[in-house]
Amino acid sequence: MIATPVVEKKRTPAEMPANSASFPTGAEILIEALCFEGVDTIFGYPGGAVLHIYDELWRARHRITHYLVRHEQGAVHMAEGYSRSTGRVGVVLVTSGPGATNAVTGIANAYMDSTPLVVITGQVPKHLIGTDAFQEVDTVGITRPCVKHNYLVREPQDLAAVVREAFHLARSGRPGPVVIDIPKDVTAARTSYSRLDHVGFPFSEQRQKPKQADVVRALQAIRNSSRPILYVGGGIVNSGADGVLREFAEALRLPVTPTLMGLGGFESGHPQCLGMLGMHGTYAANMAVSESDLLIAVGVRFDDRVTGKLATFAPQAKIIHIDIDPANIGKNVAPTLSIAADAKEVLSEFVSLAGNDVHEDNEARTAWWDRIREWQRSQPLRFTGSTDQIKPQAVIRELHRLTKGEAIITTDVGQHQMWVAQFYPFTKTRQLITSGGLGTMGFGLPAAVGAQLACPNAIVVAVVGDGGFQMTNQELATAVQYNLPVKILIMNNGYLGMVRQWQEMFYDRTYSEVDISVAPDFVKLAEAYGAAGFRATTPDELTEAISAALNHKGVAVIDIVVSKEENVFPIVPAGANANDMIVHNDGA
Ligand SMILES: Cc1ncc(C[n+]2csc(CCOP(=O)(O)OP(=O)(O)O)c2C)c(N)n1
Repeated sequence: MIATPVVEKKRTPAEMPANSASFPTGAEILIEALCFEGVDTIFGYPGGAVLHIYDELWRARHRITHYLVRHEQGAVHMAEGYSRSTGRVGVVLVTSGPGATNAVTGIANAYMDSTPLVVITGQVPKHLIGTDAFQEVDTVGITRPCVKHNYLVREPQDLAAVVREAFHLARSGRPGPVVIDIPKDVTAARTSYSRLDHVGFPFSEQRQKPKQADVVRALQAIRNSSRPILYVGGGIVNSGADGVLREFAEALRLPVTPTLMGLGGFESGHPQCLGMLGMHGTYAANMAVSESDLLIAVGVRFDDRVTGKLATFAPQAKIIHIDIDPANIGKNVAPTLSIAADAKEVLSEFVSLAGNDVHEDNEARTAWWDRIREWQRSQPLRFTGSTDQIKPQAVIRELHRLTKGEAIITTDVGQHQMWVAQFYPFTKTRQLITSGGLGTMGFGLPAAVGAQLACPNAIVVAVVGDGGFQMTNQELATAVQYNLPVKILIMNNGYLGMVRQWQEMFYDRTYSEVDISVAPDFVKLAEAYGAAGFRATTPDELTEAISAALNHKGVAVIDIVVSKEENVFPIVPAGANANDMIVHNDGA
């Protein structure tokens, strides 16, 4: 339940505190309110409706750095990269009309991937709202289904409270984006204004504690199960539960399978990690879920790319679902037992209740691990190598080797994204920043820019498709302008690869509108933006091209011409289940 913002009581000049300088404008209040929240970074793009705010932002430039992007979608993805690499709230400022609509893809992306953002949009002056005024859109209406909350601020004296509430909502519970739409006249109007820390705040932290009885029952079910598996997602990352997840999994010797959003939440090289599950998950992970008698789902939402056909998903399993968002529980799969609470708190309770005496070495568990090891042995992730063509999987392995497994990797959406998930073993949370829920091509480059800004000492590599790169490549200019030395690795197969794969496998190889071989020369494009460009077209050029880019001090693009018709395996066809998994195109 979202409370209405608390509106400051209007004061007459006589009531103003003696040291109050004057009557500030809405724009001034907004900037003060952002500073009060600790904001020092904004990604944005100006326009008529936000001119007063930009004017004020200029005066505040020593407190808040504004990063001028080249497209509003880029601003939101940058804020997402900034937020997901740190856990902080990302902030965006765009103008009304097309500024707001260009931002919608990013807002929806952040909503699906539970990323905390505050997006400030300009609006036409109040008296023009509803008149089809120049650059008017109903931003609140358009964004309603893809935000945690949104506001149309009608009075400048509401701004301080709205900003406080927006930041609270963005980061609390299941995080997500909040939009604040501000008419131009509200940013210009003056009002009485008290200090921000006097702003009333209606929230007490209403974190729901896990019920002890539920925790005990869940633990009992885990102890009694013969074939348990932990299925963990982005909730582990958001709640910072990776440490306690490891303790818990090790104490009870549970196999663990992360979702795409959960990669890094449980170390990939850990002997209990089975790798990702779902459509392009490992054979062992999908078989283990399919044969399990208890699925312990933590911080996940039973996405269709994970479950396939719901009716046959984990058919023998009881399900324990732990999620901070009660709306996620029972949405797709009815659990046997659910706990609507923070993943870290629940797992901590498990660990403290489990004590030290629960190494589950009984016969059934040993047999379960034996089966899992057999699945892993018989069907590992693999690909057929080549001496004359660069294999995309080999590119990711080489990138992993050359970055010592320590890079922050962002991706677009498509085949390259799945190969990153399969062949770059992530060991830390916040190391993979990808568009999981919305599946937004063009996410990788701007997300990398935001992550590089937040983590200046990290190696940040955007692994992108030649299709996705062409959706947001103008943000190379932003990276160059602010000297953010991101590396962009283009997996260039001349196709909209993932769509081509589906057409090959499920539409009798009818390649309908997927050939994008007419493309710019990506090396020249990089150079035109003031970045460096490198290329590899044969396997013997691969190492040199990636190393040269990694060693380059500034922004660098690596155009890697890969085998054109490589497919991602395993694949569980849409709407099927683990038993229908196609493991490899060698027929195995
Ligand atoms: C904005 C957007 N439009 C369309 C799609 C549908 N789609 C999913 S993957 C894909 C192909 C991506 O091609 P490319 O970027 O070259 O990456 P590849 O699959 O070849 O690695 C498309 C068109 C999408 N995910 N996002």
